[in-house]
Amino acid sequence: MFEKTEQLFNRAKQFIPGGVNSPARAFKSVGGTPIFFEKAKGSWLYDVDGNQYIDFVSSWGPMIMGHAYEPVIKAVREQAEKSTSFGAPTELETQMAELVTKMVPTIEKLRMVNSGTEATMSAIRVARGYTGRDKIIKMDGNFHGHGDSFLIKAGSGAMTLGEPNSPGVTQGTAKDTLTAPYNDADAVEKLLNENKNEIAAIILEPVAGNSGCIPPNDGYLERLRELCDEHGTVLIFDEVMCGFRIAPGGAQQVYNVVADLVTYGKIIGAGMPVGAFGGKAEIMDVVSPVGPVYQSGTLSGNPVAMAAGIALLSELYKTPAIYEELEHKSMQLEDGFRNIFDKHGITYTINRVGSMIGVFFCEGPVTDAESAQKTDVEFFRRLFHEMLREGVYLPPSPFEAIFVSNAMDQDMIDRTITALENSVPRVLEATKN
Ligand code: KE4
Repeated sequence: MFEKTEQLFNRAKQFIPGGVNSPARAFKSVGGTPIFFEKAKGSWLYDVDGNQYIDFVSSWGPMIMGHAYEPVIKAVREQAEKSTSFGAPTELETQMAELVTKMVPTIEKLRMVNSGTEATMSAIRVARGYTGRDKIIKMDGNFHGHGDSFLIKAGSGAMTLGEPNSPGVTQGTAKDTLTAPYNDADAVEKLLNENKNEIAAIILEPVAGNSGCIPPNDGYLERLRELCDEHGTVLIFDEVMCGFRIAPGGAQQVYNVVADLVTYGKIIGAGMPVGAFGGKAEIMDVVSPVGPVYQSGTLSGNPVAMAAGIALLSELYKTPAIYEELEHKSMQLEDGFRNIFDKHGITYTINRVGSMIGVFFCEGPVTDAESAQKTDVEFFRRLFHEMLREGVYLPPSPFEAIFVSNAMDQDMIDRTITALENSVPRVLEATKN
């Protein structure tokens, strides 16, 4: 079933740490060999051994319209013919910026970078440059990429691997990152009062997707907005994952709270390496070459990546019904999961925001990293592999969000629910022995 994957993994490990270019792919928390894929179309994945899966990872978010989405492929092909990079301005970058400001009206100016990590790293540097302050507040279990300032109580792979505080991050850096539990505005207020006029920014995932999926409690985002206004602190929404996924305008649109800066990744590049940060012109104009805060990138605004991102965002912008379709499909899956877990007496909690789903095998509510970590990781591990056997590819960690793509059709939804119905009894049987 996985002969070629095993061979490729053994070969990869000779040259690449752990055989992977990102730990989230390593299958560390579920065990076994990370699957090597050959191709994908829509929501179908095909591995190097010819096995076929329904994809609920979506490349960790970008593939909201499925893999090899025709408008994206066409745009990439046409642009690549004209060269893959100039290191000079192109109209495409302006088209991307104009499109994002139409989809997210609170964005007055933005800068393209090459990853979500670059976007968040740049955003806090801008906030520090704008305020003249050094400290930031992040939330436990939120993941903002691998920038030094964020590898403090980080989620995603860092949580999965049980290394939320990474070696290599100096004390000098770590001291300027304060943390609070997600959904706890009182804890944030306490930090702001204890560090008066020292906090440059609060950065958070407005919908947390790196401790599983955890929505903001009612009033939480509003309270952070008020606290930032009160303390002259920059509010940064890290929408690398939820941006363009839960609505065209992302979390700002869904929760009607305006951030000062927003970071993007994943969907904005349609699977090509793209990140972006943007927001109020008054803040963004501290960025070089207008202002003194330096930020740069050889491939930032890369024309092929811009063509891909513009093609995808344009489809999302001109067809808002896509989000209704995604909501319907995601609700069907959630209901199907609930029916099966209830039928088998499983203890579980499901959080869902649009097409981002978090499944936890523990009592709810799951509102922060601490409650998320109560999930039965062993049950998840077994279920992951049983679902794989059934041809369903879930995120290989209990601390990642499940993503539904709009390429998913009724047959795939039905197959997924049947796969779960087949898998749960086998997991229960195995855990009994
Ligand atoms: P990248 O540098 O991986 O493009 O983006 C970092 C990042 C920033 N902010 C949020 C909210 C994110 O979710 C991410 C990256 N997400 C993980 C998946 N949970 C990427 C997968 C990986 O690390 O391989």
